[in-house]
Amino acid sequence: MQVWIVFLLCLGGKALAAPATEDEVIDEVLEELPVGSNPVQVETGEFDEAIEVEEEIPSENPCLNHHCKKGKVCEVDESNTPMCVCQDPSTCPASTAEFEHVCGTDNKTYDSSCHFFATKCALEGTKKGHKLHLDYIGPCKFIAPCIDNELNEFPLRMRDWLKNVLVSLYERDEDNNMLSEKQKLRVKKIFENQKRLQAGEHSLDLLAHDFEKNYNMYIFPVHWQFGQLDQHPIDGYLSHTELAPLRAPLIPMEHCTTRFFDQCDTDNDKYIALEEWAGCFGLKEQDVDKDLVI
Ligand SMILES: *[C@@H]1O[C@H](CO)[C@@H](O)[C@H](O)[C@H]1NC(C)=O
Ligand SMILES: [Ca+2]
Ligand SMILES: [Ca+2]
Repeated sequence: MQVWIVFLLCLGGKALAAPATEDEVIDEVLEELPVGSNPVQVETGEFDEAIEVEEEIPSENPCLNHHCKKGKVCEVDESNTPMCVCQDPSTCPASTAEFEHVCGTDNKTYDSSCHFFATKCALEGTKKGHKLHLDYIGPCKFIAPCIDNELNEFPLRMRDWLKNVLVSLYERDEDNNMLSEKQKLRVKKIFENQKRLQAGEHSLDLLAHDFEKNYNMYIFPVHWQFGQLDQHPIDGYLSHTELAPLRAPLIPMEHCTTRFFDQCDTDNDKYIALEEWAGCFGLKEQDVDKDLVI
């Protein structure tokens, strides 16, 4: 039941602007992110755990098998029934390194994601709590506005990066089956084509040229990434929450991240549909193919 998403973030260092967010479950995803290194490996798993799950295994402590979402802890009431209550932020382990800090959409730095979610939980039901989301990994910082020119460069690098992520997955994927056989076949082609453009720093001109020349090579990686993110639920749309595993570690490094994903949502319904996603990455409409996502 585990879906592992491994992102290798190899984008050049730049950062970004402040967004407005919505969903709730972002939390679970972000908690799973080991951060602070570049390349960053992001593992997202067990979204099922976002929901409070009660298992029917009898045990002394009813809380043992009672899972609470981030920001909550299990307590038993008078009748020994487990329930989830907001965690007191002061019970969160103190962070030991700066990269454990997170920045909220209130532009406040929280000591750790535990502190963030505990704080958010305490605000549950209030307007402030509804608006508060984890924005990005690391302490809040000044994020330069993304200017039009830079925004245009962003998909060039992002596309190249997606392709490289897939190729490195393919190279490592001997027995852990992160890619299906069908996917492997597709990536194999890209892999063999890699000789044309090795992973690494490339000038934007080169990336633009390669996209034109080897356009077909980019179709699958763009679809694949969409499928990795579109999991909760799998419906052909990315919510803010679903986008979080990609977005949150990226924002401090790429200051056009927020603007890029905002403008992807061309119909402004707060969801990025596959067509919108593909369009953002420069794929032609006729190349959008739902079957490539699965
Ligand atoms: C957010 O906080 C950082 C660090 O305190 C500050 O440099 C930055 O200007 C703030 N950003 C906004 C949008 O207020
Ligand atoms: Ca979805
Ligand atoms: Ca949309």
